[in-house]
Amino acid sequence: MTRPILTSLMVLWATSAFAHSPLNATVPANEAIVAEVPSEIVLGFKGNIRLTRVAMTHAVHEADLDLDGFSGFISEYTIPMQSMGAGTYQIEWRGLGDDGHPMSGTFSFTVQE
Ligand SMILES: [Cu+2]
Repeated sequence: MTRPILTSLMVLWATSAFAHSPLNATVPANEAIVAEVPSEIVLGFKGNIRLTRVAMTHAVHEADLDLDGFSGFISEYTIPMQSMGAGTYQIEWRGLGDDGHPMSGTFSFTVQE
């Protein structure tokens, strides 16, 4: 009786851990300070995901990054960036995991003056 319950708890834990922290790494890294606005950003995920929206916020401006070049479920996205000069860029992403779970998150980086 104990064992099946423990197993299902572990599965739940693994699922929610994935849902809460699905990003493996980004370029630039979260909270990085870089000298120039990158021409593209990279979002690497721990599993396959279909991104539905990536929004970039810089000061009071917000713009959606272009996801037209992507299709299906993949684990790494290299997305062209728009330069808005120095300052902090907040990247907010939304997508669907390949298990159908909606996922979202944010990261940010700062371009020096
Ligand atoms: Cu701006």
